[in-house]
This record gives sequence, structure tokens and C-alpha cells, in this order.
Amino acid sequence: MKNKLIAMILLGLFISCKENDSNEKQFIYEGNPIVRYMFTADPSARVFNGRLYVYTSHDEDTADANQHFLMNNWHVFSTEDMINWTGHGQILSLDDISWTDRQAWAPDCIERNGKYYFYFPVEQTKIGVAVSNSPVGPFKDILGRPLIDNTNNEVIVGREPIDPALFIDDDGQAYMYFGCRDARVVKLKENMIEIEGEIQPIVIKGNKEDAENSGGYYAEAPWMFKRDSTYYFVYSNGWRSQSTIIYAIGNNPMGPFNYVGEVMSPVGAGTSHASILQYNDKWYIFYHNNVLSDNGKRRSICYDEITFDIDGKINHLIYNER
Ligand code: FUB
Repeated sequence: MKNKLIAMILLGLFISCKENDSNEKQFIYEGNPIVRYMFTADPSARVFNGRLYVYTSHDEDTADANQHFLMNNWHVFSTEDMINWTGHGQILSLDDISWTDRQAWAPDCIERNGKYYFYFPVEQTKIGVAVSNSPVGPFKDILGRPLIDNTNNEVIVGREPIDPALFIDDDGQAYMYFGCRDARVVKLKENMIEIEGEIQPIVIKGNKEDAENSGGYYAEAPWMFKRDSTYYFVYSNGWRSQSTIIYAIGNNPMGPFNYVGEVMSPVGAGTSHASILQYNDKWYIFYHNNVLSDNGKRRSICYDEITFDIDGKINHLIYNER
């Protein structure tokens, strides 16, 4: 009886290892897009323990170009050399979250005190947070309710609280940026699952006359990084074919920021969404295009190297469709 029990436990372990293995896919970067076996969008790139991870949303294969996206879950991919990649499979799905069932849009993930906090927007109105002991999950919705919710509170939270992006400054203070059309920032407590203080509007100077889809207009997809002592607030200026990723700089993570210009020329995918980070002495931008599908609702993540000029401005990247 005892032997039978041990055999059953071993068989169970074997099956669960096989299942975990089967979620992973090894593949080689063959130029952009990075991932060619599924559609991926809204890349948030992070370095954890010397390895680069890219958290993405997931456009379903059947997404219609005229549809307002078809997105149900989130994925992560990782690499150590930018060439050999691992797809770790799905890390969280709408099915895992009791309080929502739609619009699994652009996520972000950050590490604190050995735990990985995954922030996910849903329903164009709410942001939740899930936690794992590993950067590749599984992640668990820790609050069982949204962290951010604009129900009856659009003035403070903004009309569309989507696209969370996290930043932890050198002094340990964590910030979360988010919002479509209304850019917002809020401090997070050390536990990363409670906000600290008031949600603040982000002020961008030098873009006052700029309109949706051009110039320094704030549309969506915020991202923050720090280089030397400058804070770079990166974002999308809209949704038309000429809209793209742009940036503003400042000396405080809460802003105000001064509009600088384009990070890269337009990708023409209907949406622009990027993250920028340093990895092994180089700087990279991750973004998405739609070259695999020619359909803005079936997008694919890409990366390119970026450089800075002597004054800290980002040298304009010319997007090459390849
Ligand atoms: O992927 C859905 C939405 O499209 C994201 O939230 C936006 O940033 C845009 O990329």
C-alpha cells in the first residue's frame, strides 16, 4: 500500500513537471518581431536577477481588425542574450480573477523584497495586482478586488485608468503611472498593494497646443525610467498611423515633465506602446508592430537598441519594418 502511494505521488510529480515544461517554448530571435508563434502586445521589459523578462498582453488569433481588441490573458518571455528566448506561457488569465471577465490589456511587473508584483488593467476602468514568488508566475490576484477603480471617481482617477507602469526610485519609493488621455501617477506603499497619498495628474509642459495623434499630446502607455539623475516619462501620442512613442523629462518622478520629442518614428500599428530599459550596458526599446498580421488587433512585440546623445536626449530611432 505504502509503495503504491509513493508511486502515485511520483507519477503526479512527473505529470506536473511535464505540464510545466510543455508551457515553455525555446526559440531564437530572427529579427523583429521577437515572437512569431502567437500575437503579443504592450511589452513591459524588466531585468530580474540578471535575466531580461518581457511581460505582454495577448491578442487572440481570431481578433477582428474592427473589434475593440480580443484579449483574455497575459504572458511572459525571457532571455539572457537577446537571441535565445524562452516563452514561459500564460502567467495570468481573466479566468483567474473573480471580479472581472474582460479586456486583459497592457500589464507591468516589478520585484520588491523577493516577490514579483504583476499589475493588470481590465475593463478600461480598473487595475488589479497579482503576486508570485517567481518572475514567471503563477501569479495570484492578491486583493480579490481592484487596486485602482474609477467607478464614481473619474475626476481623480481619470476617464480610463489603463496601462499601469511601475517605477521604484533609488530611495525605495514606488510609483505607479497609468491612464488613457488622463495621465496619472500615485505612490505605492512598501507592500506594493496599497496606494500612498493622492492620485495626481501628470503635468507635461511644452505640449499645450498639441492634439491627439501628434506632437507631445498624452494618449496612453506611460513608462518611466531614470538615467543619471533625469526622469524620462515615455508615452504614446495617439492612435493614427503617424502617432508614435514620445517622451518628456523632469527632475521629479511625479513631474512636471518637459516635452522633448519622438523616441522613434511611427510603427503604424494603430497603437503605440513601449518600454525602455538598460540591459548589459545597452539600452533597448521594446514596442509592438503588426507586420505578421497587417491587423492592428493582432500585434507582435519587437525590440531595438537605442542610444543617447551627450546631453541625455534619446537619439531618434528610425523604425525599420523587418
Ligand atoms: O492592448 C490594448 C491597448 O492598446 C493598450 O492598453 C494600449 O496601450 C494599446 O496598446
